[in-house]
Amino acid sequence: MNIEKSPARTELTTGQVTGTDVLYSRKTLGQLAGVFADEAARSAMDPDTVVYEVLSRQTVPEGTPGGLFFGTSILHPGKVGNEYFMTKGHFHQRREAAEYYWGISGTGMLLLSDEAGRCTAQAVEPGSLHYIPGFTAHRLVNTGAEDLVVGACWGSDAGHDYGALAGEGFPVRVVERGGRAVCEER
Ligand code: PAN
Ligand code: ZN
Repeated sequence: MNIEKSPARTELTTGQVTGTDVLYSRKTLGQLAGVFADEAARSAMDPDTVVYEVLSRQTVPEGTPGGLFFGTSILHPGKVGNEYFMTKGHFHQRREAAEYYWGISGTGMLLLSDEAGRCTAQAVEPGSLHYIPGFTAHRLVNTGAEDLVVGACWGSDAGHDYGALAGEGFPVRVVERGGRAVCEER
């Protein structure tokens, strides 16, 4: 039997994903209206500023039961007002679907919020491993001066529900106060 070369790669130090079935997406400040607390500060910034990029390997169609997706999120450093750059954040559409995140490089926080709005924050750093249980919204925040690079693995039928957070959003925000990152509750 032939031993095949693996059809894709992930670089362990950079999180780069290459090979077959790799998708790329990005979010700019212009696409993140209503996500940051200081909307005036956001709209005064260049709307083309890239806040984060996601590389993912999706070998089965979205929605396929039982499959897995693999991805790397690259969250650039920056702030809107005093609030650090962060992902939109979401619940999974299939609420019970869990996910793994792990830190590759940079430093930041993973915010987790259950359906009752009870929130916890975990420090993200190279090698940190984060189990995101079902029924839990998740958001990454880059509190450092370099890119925050985070790996992820989630179910191909998990789906993303951004709408549930669109109103009040996460119950905590991560802001800079006196040169350090603090979590402030609403
Ligand atoms: C991640 C996220 C990624 C971007 O792959 O989708 O970090 O964040 P938003 O989706 O909140 O914009 C994941 O959690 N997938 O399920
Ligand atoms: Zn997710």
